[in-house]
Amino acid sequence: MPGTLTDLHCSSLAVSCFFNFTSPSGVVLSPNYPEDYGNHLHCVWLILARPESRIHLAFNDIDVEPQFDFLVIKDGATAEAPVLGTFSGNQLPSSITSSGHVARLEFQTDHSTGKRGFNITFTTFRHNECPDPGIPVNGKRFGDSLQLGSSISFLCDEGFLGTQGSETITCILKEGSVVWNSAVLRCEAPCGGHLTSPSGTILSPGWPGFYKDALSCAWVIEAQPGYPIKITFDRFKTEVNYDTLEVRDGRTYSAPLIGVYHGTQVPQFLISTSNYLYLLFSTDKSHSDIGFQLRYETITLQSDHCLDPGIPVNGQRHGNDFYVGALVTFSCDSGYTLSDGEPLECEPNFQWSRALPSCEALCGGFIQGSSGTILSPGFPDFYPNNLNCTWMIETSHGKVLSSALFPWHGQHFVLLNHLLE
Ligand SMILES: [Ca+2]
Ligand SMILES: [Ca+2]
Repeated sequence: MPGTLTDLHCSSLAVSCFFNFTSPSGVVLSPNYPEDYGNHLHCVWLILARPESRIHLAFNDIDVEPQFDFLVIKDGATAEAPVLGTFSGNQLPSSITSSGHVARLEFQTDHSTGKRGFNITFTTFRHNECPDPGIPVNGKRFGDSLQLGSSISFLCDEGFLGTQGSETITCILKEGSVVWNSAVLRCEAPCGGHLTSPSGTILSPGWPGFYKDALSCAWVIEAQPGYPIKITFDRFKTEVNYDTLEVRDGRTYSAPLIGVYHGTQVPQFLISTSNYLYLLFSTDKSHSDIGFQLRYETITLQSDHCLDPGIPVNGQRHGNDFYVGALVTFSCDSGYTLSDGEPLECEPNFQWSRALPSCEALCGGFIQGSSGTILSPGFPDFYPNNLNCTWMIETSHGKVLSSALFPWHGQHFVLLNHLLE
């Protein structure tokens, strides 16, 4: 890529920078991208395509201090050329196309606060063609011709929905210019939904990036009556205690709770007893993570026994007989508490009477016995900030009240023991 940034650090005030691009495609990056671009910048990039060509600019990333730093894209070589767009903030704009063979990018920053900047891919194309629309992130593309009159189709990958743009775009002549008749499909993992296909994928919104704060996303998976649903956790990582996925054995929030999952502690799979599963993903106002990728499928019951009910993470199952009337029970590793102590019974319809319970490291509790283990909440994940947990421990010698304060995310904690009378 032409241009260097060697002059940037030596000037005290208004830093000028000027770059020319003459290649048919390339990437325009803000100074130091993705590091802080700095203050007092006035940068100009000129993209000079062949005279019979036009220029297409696609934003890969933008993070510019809102209201104070600006990127302006102009439809020509000079500062007086018509403005195609002015950009500030971090909302990814749709792509931009020049009407002629020169585009001008101007980037101006004020005296304080730098951000990551921008990353823009440009391509050039002939006048009787539409610009290359690319391949949507999290999607596929069908068709290669960019000629006037041709169409290109898009399809989102499994688990993603088209939220903007069209599934098919056609290269048309509109008001004298050759343009796509619609925007390229944007594929995003939706926040909730009603899923009725026999199998599919559920992704946390923002996947494969981090999920957002303050989410409340509900999914209902519906199978044919009489068919239970199995969900398999392929990936799962959320902020311990604060960003939770609740799974309920039914179609609404009032259905029986199967488990509340957070951190990384999820079972390999879960099976509903009804033909519905209700999932609720809630996040608080800070700290996010990668989220989850779940697969769901309608399962066919066996005609002589129940299906393997699974094993809770950090726990064990007692009983390997899955025939009608069989009971299986569960226990947890030391320090974990079982969410539901009732046994599962294989019923005459070859379904278990209840869903698989979970084993959780709770914030506080009542423990009996001469020895035992106390785990910090969410163990083995980092525990969250500002917890104050109290465990009552009863031994044959008396009671001990044990309080643990967790002052720092994932760091040491304080155990305070008080011998009670
Ligand atoms: Ca600034
Ligand atoms: Ca959070």
